[in-house]
Amino acid sequence: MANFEELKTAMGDLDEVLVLQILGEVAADGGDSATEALAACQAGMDIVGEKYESGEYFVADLIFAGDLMAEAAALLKPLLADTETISLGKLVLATVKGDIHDIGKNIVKALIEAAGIEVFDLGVDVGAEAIVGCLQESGAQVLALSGVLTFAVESMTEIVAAVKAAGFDDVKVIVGGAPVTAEYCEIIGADAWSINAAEGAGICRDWLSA
Ligand code: B12
Repeated sequence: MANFEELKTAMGDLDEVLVLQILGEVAADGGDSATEALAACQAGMDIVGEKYESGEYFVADLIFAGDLMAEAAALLKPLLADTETISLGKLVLATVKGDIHDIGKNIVKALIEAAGIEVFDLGVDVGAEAIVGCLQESGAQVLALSGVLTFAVESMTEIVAAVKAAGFDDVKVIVGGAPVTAEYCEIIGADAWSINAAEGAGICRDWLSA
C-alpha cells in the first residue's frame, strides 16, 4: 500500500523520483487508491505554495511543480477513469483571459474526464470569442471556467455575458479557482461554483446525468 503522507511530502519537496516511484506503486496495486494519491499530490501543491510565499521556493520551482503535477495527473487519470462509463456529454474548459495559471484547471480536467465527460480544453488566457466558437463547434452542454487571479472574476463575468448573448441559454456554467465565492458566482451569472475540483466534477456529472 502506497504511503500517501510520504507522497504529499515528496510533492512538497519537488522530489520527482520519489513522487513517480510512489505513483508507480499505486498503479501496480491496481489503481484502487488513485483518488487518495491525487489528493495527496494536491496537498503537496499546497506545501509548494507555502514554500513560495515564505521565500524558500522561486518562480522556477513553481513552474517545475506545475509540470510535476501535470505528469502526476496524467499518470493517475487512466486509473481514475471508470472504463465502463460511456460518455455522459461534452464540456468546454478554460483558464480565463488574463490568467495563465493552469495547475488547478488541469486537475479539474482529469477529474471531469474520469467522470466520463468529454473535455474540450482551450488552455489558458482564453477570451469570450474562443469560448463561444468552441461551444458552437463542439455542441458542449457545460462550460467550466477556471481562474486564480482576483482579476479572473471580471473575465468570467465578460465570458458568461457573451455566452448568454450568443444564445447558449441551455449551457450550464460552473466557475472555480481560489478567488471564486458564492457571491462572485452570482455576480458572474454562473449556475454553480466550487474551489474543490472533485466537487466541481461531481456537479458536472450530475448535470449531464439528469
Ligand atoms: C503556481 C503559481 C504560479 C505559476 C503558475 C504555473 C501554472 N502552470 O499554473 C506561475 C509562476 C507561472 C505564476 C505566475 C503568476 N502568478 Co501565481 N501563483 C502560483 C501559486 C504558488 C500556486 C497556484 C496553484 O497552482 N495552486 C494549486 C492549484 C491546485 O490550486 P487552484 O488553482 O486554486 O485550483 C484548485 C481549486 O481552486 C479548484 N479549481 C480551480 N479551477 C477550477 C475550475 C472549476 C470549474 C472548478 C469546479 C474548480 C476549480 O480545483 C483545484 C484543485 O483543488 C499561487 C499561490 C498559492 N498559494 O495559491 C500564486 C498566485 C495565484 N499567483 C499570483 C500572481 C500575482 C502571479 C503573477 C501575476 C505574478 C507576476 N507578478 O508575474 C503571475 C500571473 C501571470 C498571469 N497573467 O496569470 C497571486 C495571485 C494574487 C491574486 N489574488 O490575484 C498568487 C495567489 C500568489 C500571491 N500570494 O501573491 N504563478
